[in-house]
Amino acid sequence: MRIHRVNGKSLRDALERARALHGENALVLSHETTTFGVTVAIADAAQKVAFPAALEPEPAAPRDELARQDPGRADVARRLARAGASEAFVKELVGELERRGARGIGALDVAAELVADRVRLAPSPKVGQEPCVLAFVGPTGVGKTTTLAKLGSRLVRAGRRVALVTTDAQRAGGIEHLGAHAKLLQAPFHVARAPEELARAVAACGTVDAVLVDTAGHSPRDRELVTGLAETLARAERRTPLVRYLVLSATASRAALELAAETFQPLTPEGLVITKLDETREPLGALELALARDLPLGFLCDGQDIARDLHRPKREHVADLCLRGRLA
Ligand SMILES: Nc1nc2c(ncn2[C@@H]2O[C@H](COP(=O)(O)OP(=O)(O)OP(=O)(O)O)[C@@H](O)[C@H]2O)c(=O)[nH]1
Ligand SMILES: [Mg+2]
Repeated sequence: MRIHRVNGKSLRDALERARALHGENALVLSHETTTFGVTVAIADAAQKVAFPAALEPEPAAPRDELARQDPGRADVARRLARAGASEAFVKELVGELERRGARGIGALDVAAELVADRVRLAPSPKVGQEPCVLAFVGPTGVGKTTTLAKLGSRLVRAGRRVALVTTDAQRAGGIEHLGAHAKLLQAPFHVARAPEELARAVAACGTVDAVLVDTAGHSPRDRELVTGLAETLARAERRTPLVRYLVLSATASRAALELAAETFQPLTPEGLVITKLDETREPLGALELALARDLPLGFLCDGQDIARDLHRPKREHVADLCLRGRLA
């Protein structure tokens, strides 16, 4: 009979290691606590490594199992979960890594490629090619006006002429909010107070490189208001094409994101804007929504700074959000 000594951080750890190293049939002779943990003495014999009842190990969690198979893939799974991925998303992506034989330190790079390949990126707005009219719609307080102001600021800094239009005329402060941004940008500003006025307000902007249209935020539970907004935009669209961006906050719950996407679907958004990425470490809820609904990403926003915190999404951004939980 050969005797082996196996160390562990705790008795459970030492027993698990003993079982892994010497099989189920090894015999535990003794254990002692040392300054480094616990040491068990094991003999090769036809007897199972006996766990005291209280220490009987729980079945290995899927991620522990994964770690045993390959630490690189386990690291990817951990990162995705930390960034708020659903179990199904983690499972699918890790399965794909396995199928491709990606392991060890290489698994992270392959995962970055895979997630970047999955999310569609919206084409750049055709600024300067008349008519370029971009409308921002979405739930209340998600950052529609701020995103529009950021885009306006970027275009003006690039030497483009922009005009701003708002349909947010009923709510106190709606007009003033966008009006203040128009003033800062020294851009023409028009208000559409009624559905039939939007086309006229856009036409009144004259020859500019882009007209940016702000809309009032609506509760995703108020389908009537959203239908009204859809009609307003459709009416204007009879005279001039509109590109619609659905703006959603990365801080919203999956249920809230899903409800908003569902309610705003009649507006047929061409792109998704994800805001407030700086306020969460779990952006995958919003990204998975983009995937599930095949909504291309239009813009990403990660802060309140008008001159800085707007990004045209790139593949690397998607990889960073999925595997680091933030834009780099
Ligand atoms: N941290 C952070 N705050 C943001 C971001 N985008 C917008 N905000 C803030 O969110 C708040 C609401 O922004 P608004 O632009 O007024 O949102 P809105 O969708 O136009 O709101 P309503 O018109 O009331 O529906 C403001 O305090 C913005 O500064 C972002 O990317 N990150
Ligand atoms: Mg607003």
